Amino acid sequence: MDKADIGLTGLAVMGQNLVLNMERNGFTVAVHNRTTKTMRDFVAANPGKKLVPCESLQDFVNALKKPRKIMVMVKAGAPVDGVIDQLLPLLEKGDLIIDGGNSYFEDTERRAKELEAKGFRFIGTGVSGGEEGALWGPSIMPGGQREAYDLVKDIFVAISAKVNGEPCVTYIGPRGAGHYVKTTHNGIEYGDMQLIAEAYDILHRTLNLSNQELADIFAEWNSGELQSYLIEITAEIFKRIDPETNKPLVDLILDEALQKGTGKWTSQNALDIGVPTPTINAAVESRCISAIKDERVAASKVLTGPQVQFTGDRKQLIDAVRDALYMAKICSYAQGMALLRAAGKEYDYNLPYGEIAAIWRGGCIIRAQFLNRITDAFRREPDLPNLLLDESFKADVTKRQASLRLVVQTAVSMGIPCLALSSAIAYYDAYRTARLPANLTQAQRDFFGAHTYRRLDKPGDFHTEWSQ
Ligand code: NBP
Repeated sequence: MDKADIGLTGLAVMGQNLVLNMERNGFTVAVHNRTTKTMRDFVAANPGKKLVPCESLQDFVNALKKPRKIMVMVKAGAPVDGVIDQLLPLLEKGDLIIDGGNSYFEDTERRAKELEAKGFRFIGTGVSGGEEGALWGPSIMPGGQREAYDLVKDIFVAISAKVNGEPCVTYIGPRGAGHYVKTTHNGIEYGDMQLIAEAYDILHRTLNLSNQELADIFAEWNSGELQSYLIEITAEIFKRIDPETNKPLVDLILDEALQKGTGKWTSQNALDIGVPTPTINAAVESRCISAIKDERVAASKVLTGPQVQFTGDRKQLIDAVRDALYMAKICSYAQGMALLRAAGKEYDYNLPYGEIAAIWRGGCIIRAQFLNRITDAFRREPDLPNLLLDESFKADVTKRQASLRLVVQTAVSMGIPCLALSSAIAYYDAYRTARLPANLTQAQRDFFGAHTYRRLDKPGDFHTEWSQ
C-alpha cells in the first residue's frame, strides 16, 4: 500500500469519523489507537477503504508520507502530552502534529512553543460539530505556524462543512489561537443553550403549553430569524416520546446539566482578561445551580415565591419570548465577539473575526443563519468594537428590547429564574450607559483602602480622608 497522506491516532467516536471523512474525500489514512483492538475492529468494520492499520506508533510513523502529518484525537489533557512524548523520538524535524481535541488553549500555547523550539510543526485545532460533524463536515479552527496549516489545508478544506460553497475552515492564528476560538465557540454555545432553556421554561410554566405545542412553536421559530441547529433540535426533542412509558422523553430527563469545562474556561479567561461576558457566565452558573438538585428540592419546600399566574394575551407572550430570545442572542454573541477581540490583542493572535463567524455558519453546534449577519458586520467593519454598534444589529435590538424587558419582567414577577435572559438586557443597558455608579464604588474603595480615584473635572489621582 502507498504511504498514507495523514495519520490519526485516537480512534474513539471523533477520531473514527474524521478518518472516514478524510478517506471519503480521497485521502489515504494511517490509523492507530492505544488499545489496538479498537483499531483492528475499526479497520475490519470498514473493508475496502484506503486505511493503513498500524499496531504500534513506530508502524504508524513509518506508514506516513513526509513531512508526516499526524492528527491526535485523544482525550484532552495529560493524554495529549503523553502521545506527543511518545511520538517525538520517532519523528523528524519538520513533521507536523495536529491536536484536534478540546485542549485548553494555554496547554496548546505551551505545546506549540516546546515543539517549535525542537523543530517540529504543531497545530492546535478546534473541531466542532460532534460525531456527525466529524463524519460529514465539521467546522475546523486551526491555530499554529502558518506554513504548518498550509501543509494540511487541502485535507481540512476537503473534510470541512461547506456553506454556499465556502469551506468552514480558515487559518485562525498562531499557537493557541485555534483552541482559544474553539473554547469561545463553546462558551457561546452554552449561552445559546441556556437562553433557549429559559425561553422554554417561561413558555411552559406561564402558558402551560404541551410538548407538541412547544415543538410547533420552536419549529416555527426555526423558519425565521432564529433559524439554527439548536432551535431545530429543540423542536425535535419536544416531539420525542419515551417508548417505555409513552410519555414525552424530555419530561423524564433529570434536570441536572453536566459540563466538560469549555464554557467555564471561556468565563474564566474572560475574567482574566477583563471582558464582560455575563450571559455566558450565567449559562455556566445555571448549570452549576442545576447540579445541586437535592438542595433545590429541599429549598423548594421551605422558600416561597410568587405564584405563576398569567392572564395576559398568550400569543403576544409567545411572540415576545421569540423576540426576547433573538435580542438576548445578539447580546450574547456581542459578548463572545468582544472577548475574541480582546484576546486577539492580549495574546497577539490577530484574529480574523469576520472569517471566524463565517466558519461557524456550518458544521458546528452554533451554526445559524444569524452568523451570516455577523460575518457581514465584521466584513463591513473588521475593527467593530461591539456587535451592538453595527447598524443592522442596532436596528434589531432597538426593535426588540421592549420584548426582552417584558419577558424578564414577567419571569421575575412570577418567580421563574432567567439568569441568562436578564443578564443579556443588563449587559445591553450597562453597555449603553454613559455614567455607571462606579463613581460610588471608587469612593468606597478609597474610603476603606486608600485606593485613590480619578475625577471628572481635573486630571490626576486623588485620595480623601473620608472619616475626618
Ligand atoms: P475521548 O475524549 O473519549 O477520548 C478517547 C480516546 O483517547 C481513545 O482513543 C483513547 O484510547 C484515547 N486515550 C485516552 Br482516554 N488516554 C490516552 C492515553 N493516555 N494515551 C493514548 N490514548 C489515550 O474521545 P472523543 O469523544 O472521540 O473525543 C476526542 C477529542 O475530541 C477530545 O478532546 C474531545 O474533547 C474532542 N471533541 C469531542 C467531541 C464529541 O462530540 N465527542 C466534539 C468535539 C471535540 P483507548 O481506546 O485506548 O482508551
